[in-house]
Order: sequence, then C-alpha cells, then structure tokens
Amino acid sequence: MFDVLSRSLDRLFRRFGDRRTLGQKDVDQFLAELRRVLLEGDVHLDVVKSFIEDIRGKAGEQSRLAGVTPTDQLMTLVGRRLIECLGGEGRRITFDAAVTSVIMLVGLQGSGKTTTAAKLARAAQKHACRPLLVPLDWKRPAAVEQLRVLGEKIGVECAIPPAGARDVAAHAGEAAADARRRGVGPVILDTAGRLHVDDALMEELRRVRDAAQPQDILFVADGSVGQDAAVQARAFEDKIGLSGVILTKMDGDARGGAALSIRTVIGRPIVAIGVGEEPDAIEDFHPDRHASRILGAGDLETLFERVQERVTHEKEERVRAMLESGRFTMYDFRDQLREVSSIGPLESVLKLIPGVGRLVGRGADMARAEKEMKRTMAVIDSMTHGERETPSLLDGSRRRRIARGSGTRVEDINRVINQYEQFRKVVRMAAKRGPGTVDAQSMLQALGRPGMRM
Ligand SMILES: Nc1nc2c(ncn2[C@@H]2O[C@H](COP(=O)(O)OP(=O)(O)OP(=O)(O)O)[C@@H](O)[C@H]2O)c(=O)[nH]1
Ligand SMILES: [Mg+2]
Repeated sequence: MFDVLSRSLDRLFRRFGDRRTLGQKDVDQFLAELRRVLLEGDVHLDVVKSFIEDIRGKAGEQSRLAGVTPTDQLMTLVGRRLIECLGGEGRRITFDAAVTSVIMLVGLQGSGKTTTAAKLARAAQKHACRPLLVPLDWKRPAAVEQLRVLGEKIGVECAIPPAGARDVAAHAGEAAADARRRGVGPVILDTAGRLHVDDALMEELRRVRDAAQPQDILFVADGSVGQDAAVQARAFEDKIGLSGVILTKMDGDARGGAALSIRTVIGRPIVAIGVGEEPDAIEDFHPDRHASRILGAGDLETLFERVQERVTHEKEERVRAMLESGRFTMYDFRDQLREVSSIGPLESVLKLIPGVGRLVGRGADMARAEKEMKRTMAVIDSMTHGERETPSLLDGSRRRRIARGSGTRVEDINRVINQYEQFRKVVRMAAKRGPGTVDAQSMLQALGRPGMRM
C-alpha cells in the first residue's frame, strides 16, 4: 500500500537529510520535489497546493531550530500534514447489536460495493450483530446471485427480491422496516454501479435513500484510481450526500492519490479500507498509522515528541540567552507573546502566576486583552526584518506604513512599541540582576494588560 509514494518520499528525505542546516533555498527545492512526488502519486492539485503552502509556512518558522536534523524537521511537517489530509482523528464504523442501523453502499461499477457489503456483514457478525444483506442491483443478472452466494459463505441472511419485483427503492424500504421489526441489523444495501455518474442512477439512489433512511451512506471507491476517486465522490456527495468513504483494493498498487485527496475534496472521512477479496479483508483506517507507513517513519508520534522536546529546549535556551545578554528584539517580544497566547486563554495563564490569580476576573476584560494580543501580532508581522531586529528604526513614516499593512491605526503601533519598550526594560533589569529575578508584577506591568492595575 502506498509503496510508490513511500519510496519517492524516502528518496527525497535521504537527499535533504544529509544537509546540516536548511536554508530558504533548500526548503524551496525540497518543496518543489515534494510537489512533484505528490503529483506523481496522483494527488488532487488543490490538495498538493495547500500541502506545499502549509509546509512552506511552517518550515520558515522552524528554520531557526537547532539540534533537530533537517530530515526530522521536514518529516515532522510532512507527517503532520499527511495525517491531516488522510482525515486527522479518523473515524471508523461501529456496530451495535441493540439498534437496527442501515448502511447504504454506493459507487461506480466494479469499485467493490458487493464485496464490501459482505465484508461489513462479516465485521458486524463479530460484534454479535445479525446483519441483513440487501441486493439492489437488478439490472445485471448475476448481481443478486453474487451477493446471495457471498452471504451464504459467511452465514448472513440475504433479502432476495420477490419474483417480478421492479421497484428497488420499495424493496430497500421494506427490508429496512422488516429488520427493524425483527430487531436485526445492520441492514446493508448493495446498490447498482454504473460506468459513469449518470442521472438515472442518481435518481434511483435518491429514492433508495429516502425509502430506507440509512444512517450511513458510504462511497465505495477503488483506491488504485488515484484522485479520480475523489472527483467521483464529489459527484455522489453533491447528488445524494455521503457520510464517509471506503477505499478498496488498497492491497494493490494504490498510489495514495485517492486516500490523500478525498478528505480535502469532499470533507468526508475514510472509514475503512479493503485489503483483499476475502470477507475478512477489511481494516479500520487510521490516518496516523497510514501516514507513518507512507513516510516509512515507524511511529510518527515518537518523532513528533522528539521534535517537540527540541523545540521546548530551544525556546528555553533563547530565553536564557536573552536574559544573559539583555538583548531583546521584536522577534523575542513576539515569541514571548506567542508563548503566552499559545498555552491557552490568557486568563488561565495569568492565574498560574503567584499573586496574580486573585486579580484575574476582577475588572479585567480578558476578551479584550486577547483581541489586543491578536492586533499586536498583526502589527509585528507587518514589520520588516530590520525593524524587528532594531525597533529604534520605527519612525513616523514607518509606523504609518505598518498601520496600513496590518489594518490597524498608528495608535496601535505606538502601543505595541510602548509595550515592547516596557518589556525590554524588564529584560534588561533581569539581565543585570541575573535570571530568575523577574517578578510577576513587573512582567504584567510590562505587558500593560488592560484593566490590570496594581
Ligand atoms: N484485491 C482486492 N480486490 C477487491 C477488493 N474489493 C473488491 N475487489 C475485487 O474487485 C472486483 C469488483 O468487486 P465488486 O464487489 O463486484 O464490485 P461492485 O462495486 O459490486 O461492482 P458492480 O456491482 O459491478 O458495480 C471483484 O473481483 C472483487 O473481488 C479489495 O479490497 N482488494
Ligand atoms: Mg456489485
């Protein structure tokens, strides 16, 4: 599964992993190659674009990280993004013997619906359910028989349509009602496939849906067809609505394009994958595990932790250096503010500082403080590198330019510079007296929290 994609990525990481540091040029080159690899894996262009942009942004932020190898850095970024594209937390199908659920399978011809219907029935059996298979493809003569034989093989009941029946929707509705009456389930509807998305099929599927009221409408797609699977899914999602996707034939040469594109293109999770023709060949889909497999990285969680440790260490080192030298730039100011705002809402952070907790909430307008923090970030983001390194450059005309660039007013710029100066004073003072002497009071005064008078 994902072998080709996995091999190309491996080659890519090997090449860049040899470098000691990653400059902007290296990152650009890496991204150009990554783009090529993803396109070769038949990943949807929109997904590739946002993938690359996401990593470009984050690689820039991380480029100052020492002590983490370029491979680890890039792998972490790519790994996180892969997990997101594959569906983040993931979702799986659950079976409950106490309720009659209805699962409707839809998809193009030969995608694996009938096989998957039997697989789901088999999985439900393992959860003490009594599934009911419902064949709804009556155009192809052998289709009903195919499902009946599969059902017989695994010992699952099949709702064969009565002779002369013509209305698939009515049959689906009756089978579901019958199952509810008898307290069996899940009811698994195996619908007809077509070569292409066509209106007559969609109309039939809509009628089946309305008659049987399924909790889940799952799009079954051949995982080896790449991004086309996502494009087809889009059509079904638009016409009848989907709750998830099952990718089949993932035991073959699935290139990864389907799995990586689906979530972004239709916003629905992959809930299971087919990994063979036998009724047991179905697996839950775990985005994190599959991302690890694609990256050949073993356990990605461990890698994430290792990098996170370095990041934390790095931050501590920077603060120590800052307190030792007393040098404090707008970059440092932004880092400090980010640090505070990333831990959680300001309120909970301030409560942690001894002697400050009791002040919080007493006349302190936290929502306003947080809004102000955001504005401050926007202001700093609009400064040039030189201005952040040497804030004394910020004269009137530069302040006006930044106000325009950040959508704020010159007063806001003045406020940020003021806060920065206050903060710098504290850092200078602390540097003089030695680290560890900064007290909560002067910190807060430096930050100039609104409503926080001491
Ligand atoms: N290797 C492999 N083959 C699969 C998998 N799922 C389905 N197949 C095969 O794919 C072919 C088509 O599967 P079906 O289940 O008949 O597909 P379908 O969507 O019901 O097709 P129609 O009813 O014609 O629309 C069969 O030969 C299956 O054995 C899978 O996960 N792995
Ligand atoms: Mg079929």
